Amino acid sequence: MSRPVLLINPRITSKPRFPLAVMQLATALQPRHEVQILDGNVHADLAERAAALVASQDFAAVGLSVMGGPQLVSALAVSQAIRKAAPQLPIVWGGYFPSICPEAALNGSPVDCVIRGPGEATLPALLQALEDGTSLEGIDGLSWRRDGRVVHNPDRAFSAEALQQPLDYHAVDQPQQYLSPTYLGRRTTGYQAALGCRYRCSFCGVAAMFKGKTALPAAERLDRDLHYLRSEFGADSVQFYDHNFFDREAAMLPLLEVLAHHGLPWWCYARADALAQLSDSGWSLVKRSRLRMAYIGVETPNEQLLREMRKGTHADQTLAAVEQCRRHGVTPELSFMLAPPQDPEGETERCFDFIRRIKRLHPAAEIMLHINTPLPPSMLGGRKPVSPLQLRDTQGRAVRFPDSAAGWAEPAWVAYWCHRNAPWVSERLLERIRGFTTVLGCRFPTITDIRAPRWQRQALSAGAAWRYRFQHYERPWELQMMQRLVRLWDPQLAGL
Ligand code: B12
Ligand code: SF4
Repeated sequence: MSRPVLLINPRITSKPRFPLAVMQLATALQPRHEVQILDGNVHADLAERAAALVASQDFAAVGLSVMGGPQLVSALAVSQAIRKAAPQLPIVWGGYFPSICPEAALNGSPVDCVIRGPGEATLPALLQALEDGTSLEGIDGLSWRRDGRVVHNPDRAFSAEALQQPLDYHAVDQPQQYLSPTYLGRRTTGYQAALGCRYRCSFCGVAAMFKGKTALPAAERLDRDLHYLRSEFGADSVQFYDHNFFDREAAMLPLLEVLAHHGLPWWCYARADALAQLSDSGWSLVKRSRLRMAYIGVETPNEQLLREMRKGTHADQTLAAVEQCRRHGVTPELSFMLAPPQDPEGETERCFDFIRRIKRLHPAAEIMLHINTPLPPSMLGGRKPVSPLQLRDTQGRAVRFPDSAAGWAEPAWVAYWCHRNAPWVSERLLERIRGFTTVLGCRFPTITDIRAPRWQRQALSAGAAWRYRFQHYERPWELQMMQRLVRLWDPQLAGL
């Protein structure tokens, strides 16, 4: 057995769910290394805990999982505390932020190496090289510093190996704490069935992580895992973390049969084209399986923009999917990207009109509003920038993305990563979007909030009715006051 490894999921939310990234890595490491996991969503004093742990034990390395946004801020603070407590201990980052911005992740930060893409094969290879004292050059998927300069090794080829390993749910402390009440059930679990996504939408971090590759699990694996989650932890509902649950219909049918057999209410990410094209027998299976909600990236009704993003879906498919969902008792959760740099004001209004059209078709459809924030051009040598646009701010100046992790942890760039603001969005437009969000959210309160009593939702909805009807979104101060009393859960920030 080699020295132990510490894996950390930095804080992102106060509602913990299974930190699958570090759990999956623990499974990959466990034959050789004992693994300890620290979860910042459970421990508010993560930096102090991590520092105390690394000062008292001899770890081979510490690995942190880092999404852009609030988790990056937390990851930086923890990494700094670890570096101070154990200056020689190698610090490794993996996850979406370092995969998309490897150069920035290493620039001026206390991070020694970053692993791009899935880490199940790269992390053990790195630990082996560190233990043997051999060169890091041959390790695909690794970015590191040689003589102070950042070196990016070639990408690692996609592998479906992770689907062969059963996940060790007891790698985390008190696994029961990760199942919580949601509107799906009393003990909802997070679960990922398939790996990757076969599409390459140009704005999407998933495309940067998997580069258009996907692998579906065997139906037996899904069946075995659902049995286990039910019997071991009392799971009564599932939130599927799959990037895109509905792949090709023929491949999906055995998985849907398994879900229909278990009959647990479930939630997933899906695409409008897949749902619109699903056969009648497919839909009746979906209904039997108790799919409750499907998160669909609509992005925009503008066909030209959809083409530019390589989305591969069309506005009429969105409408068809919404209609199918309505007929089969599924709530579509539709995500829009407002204010694209091409025409922030005009495109935002076009999205508002389309949303009103959808609400007429299926009033219970949930709407998620994001600002369109293209991925930063990849800083890897030789790769084409993800966005061909020359982005400009409201003053016409060229937008410069941060070149360090500390820069990306600035509030304005955290907001950018979370799709809450962008340099080309004027204060006036942001106000209009906030106004629309408030009026829409009050007129149609989210069904994912399980705490607010029905009368409170009805009061909100009645209060917003005239504004919604007359499209009067400006300064909805009376609704904002009501919202202070009725604080609805925000699935956009905190998940279900
Ligand atoms: C659950 C979840 C959350 C949870 C928190 C999860 C947690 N860590 O505690 C919540 C709901 C809080 C959340 C929030 C956000 N999320 Co989120 N989330 C997910 C979700 C659905 C599942 C994550 C997961 O468990 N995946 C399964 C594991 C096994 O995969 P993985 O995390 O990618 O890990 C692998 C690799 O990345 C790598 N790796 C990861 N960590 C490490 C660490 C080391 C050391 C190494 C070597 C490798 C490594 O190896 C792992 C194994 O292969 C994903 C979608 C998805 N399927 O991944 C989105 C996703 C990660 N989220 C995303 C985003 C953008 C966010 C937000 C920042 C913004 C938003 N509006 O959604 C917010 C932040 C909101 C806020 N608080 O302000 C994006 C990331 C893409 C991007 N451009 O960055 C995703 C991909 C969704 C999407 N399709 O857009 N999220
Ligand atoms: S289909 Fe969804 S997950 Fe896949 S690349 Fe496009 S936006 Fe990303």
